[in-house]
Amino acid sequence: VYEVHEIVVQRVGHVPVAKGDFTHLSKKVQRFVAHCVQQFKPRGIYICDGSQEEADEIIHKLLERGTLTRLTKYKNNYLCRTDPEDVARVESKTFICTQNKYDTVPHVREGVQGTLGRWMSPENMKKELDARFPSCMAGRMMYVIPFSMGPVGSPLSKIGVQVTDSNYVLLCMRIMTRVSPKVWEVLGDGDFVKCIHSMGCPRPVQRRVKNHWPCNPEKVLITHFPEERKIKSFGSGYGGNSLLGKKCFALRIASVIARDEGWMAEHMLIMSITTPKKKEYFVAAAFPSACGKTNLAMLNPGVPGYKIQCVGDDIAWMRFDDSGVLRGINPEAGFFGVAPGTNMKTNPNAMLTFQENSIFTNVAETADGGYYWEGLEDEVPKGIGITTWLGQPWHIGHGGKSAHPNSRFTAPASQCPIIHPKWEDPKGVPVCAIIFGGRRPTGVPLVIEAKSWAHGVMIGACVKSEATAAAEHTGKNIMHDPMAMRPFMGYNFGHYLQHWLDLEKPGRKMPKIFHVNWFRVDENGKFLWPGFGENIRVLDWILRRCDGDDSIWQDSPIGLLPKKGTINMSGLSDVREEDLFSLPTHYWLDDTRESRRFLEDQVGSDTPAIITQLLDQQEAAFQKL
Ligand code: GTP
Ligand code: SPV
Ligand code: MN
Repeated sequence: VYEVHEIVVQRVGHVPVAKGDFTHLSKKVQRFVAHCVQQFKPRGIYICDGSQEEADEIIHKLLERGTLTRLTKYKNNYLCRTDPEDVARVESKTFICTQNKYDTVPHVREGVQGTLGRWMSPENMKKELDARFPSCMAGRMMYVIPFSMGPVGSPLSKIGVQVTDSNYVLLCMRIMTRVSPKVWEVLGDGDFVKCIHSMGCPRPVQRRVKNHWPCNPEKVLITHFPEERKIKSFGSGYGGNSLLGKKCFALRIASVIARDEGWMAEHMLIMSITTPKKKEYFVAAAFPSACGKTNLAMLNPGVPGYKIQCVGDDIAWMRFDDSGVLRGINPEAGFFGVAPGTNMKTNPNAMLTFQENSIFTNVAETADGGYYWEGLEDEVPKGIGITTWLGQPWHIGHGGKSAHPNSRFTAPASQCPIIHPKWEDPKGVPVCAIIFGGRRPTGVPLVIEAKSWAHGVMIGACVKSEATAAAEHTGKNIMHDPMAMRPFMGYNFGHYLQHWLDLEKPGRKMPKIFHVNWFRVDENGKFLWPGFGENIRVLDWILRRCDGDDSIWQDSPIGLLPKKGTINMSGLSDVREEDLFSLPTHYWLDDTRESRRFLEDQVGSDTPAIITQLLDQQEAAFQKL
């Protein structure tokens, strides 16, 4: 006797639901998914639940296909080598679309190419999208990922739903955001940020697929519709282009929401420092990509007696509470960190975070199944065979680089040995200082304190840094990266500066603002400051200033500088304090004029008047010297 079990298959249109229950989704989500199915023509729909079984199933598939390699030296760690053309954010293909151009970009000087955001009209963008998205998922599974930025259910959190045809993206989203069926409950019938991602490589494939990483570098497009709270990303699987909860949502879309609702979405780490006197402080710091946020957030103090705990390493959402205190949360759930340079000396806490359940993208591999990159020379067995990120045999001492300079680890924040017990506190943590910084090889001292909130905003507006591998820029040129937000601004940068200025209100305890530079070099190009764990010495000075210690600063045209001898240098050999703090007049006259010129060119009439006035005052002060 044969029993026939009837298998009920849900369908959306004629496309089967491979996992999950479509009827349990809210009407708004159903409409969104149905629209995506109709347009992208996937072979199936997979509604994700964030469970371990789901991860196991996806990892199994990716191992079979060869997209992932198991790093056998650890538990549940994997290596992914992408198509070598898909290794970084693509700023030139990243757009924001609003009805009014000047909601997105400032009034730049005539004839000048704007660098603070790229705008396209929704009508023109529609043409671009229509040339890409129809049937873009043919022959592929469409994953539907419910995720929360911030703890699920917290009043400060926001919900997104991402569809993607990449299971690598699904795996990373599960680490970087909170993916769970609880998100559907919290969402109810509410609105969510619509996140659409496709590798842009439907079957049958048109282009030779490299490394089992189907993508479409010629047609990459990452586009945002802040008015509709929608993101569409095509052609790339690389972090900032494809993990849409991260830069696209938590910075570009969220900065627009924050402007409207009176809060801040910033490219900042949040960390806690407990001093030898057992007093705890929280600070936030904004450095451009690949300029040291992850390292500072997990700092291993070079001076005994301090305890550091990490709240977040890349993005901060902050708002003033009813008692006027600025409180911040980390909207992410994981770290997507730069691998090269990370080792047990520079960042042991990151190393300990990614010993399991992590994904390594475009790093090299040792013959004993471990990860490898520049900086691990002393931490692998001598003479061990290495395979580069491009799959070539290699050994230490061989020319060239083993790992891509923008290779990254993706690891759960909960595994960080110094994650702060309050890192998921829905109320957030109280922030007493905001620190800007960048890679400045010449002229810029180790630390500067702003003279006022507005002066701090001016300092933030003038942040510059040497280009890094985080995006497509090449060479060592110094680029403006105001507020470390240039690639991530969701709206007109002049309006953004005004929003910052407007945050200062009676009754609010405004954080003090600082600027740091770990990257000043001597005449031989050698760093003047040891950096990493020794940065605690600078933090200590900053915290004494937050406590109002008036005996440790001296005035200068660019802000308050430490009085000689007030930064603890004990135990450091050959730190040339004079060189670390010198303010070459010619350098600063040029720099001040160049910054003003940048704002005139790039922000034009949208520049708040106070910012230009403060720059004029700075120039006048140097002229008097
Ligand atoms: P994104 O993830 O791109 O936003 O980068 P990030 O700001 O988190 O930068 P990260 O901490 O990953 O550091 C990037 C690179 O700078 C790494 O190669 C580090 O080794 C190096 N670095 C970080 N801190 C210091 C420092 O204090 N001194 C020096 N010399 N290098 C540093
Ligand atoms: C950055 O570039 O600032 C990053 C990596 O944190 S990405 O997610 O690619 O933006
Ligand atoms: Mn970043």
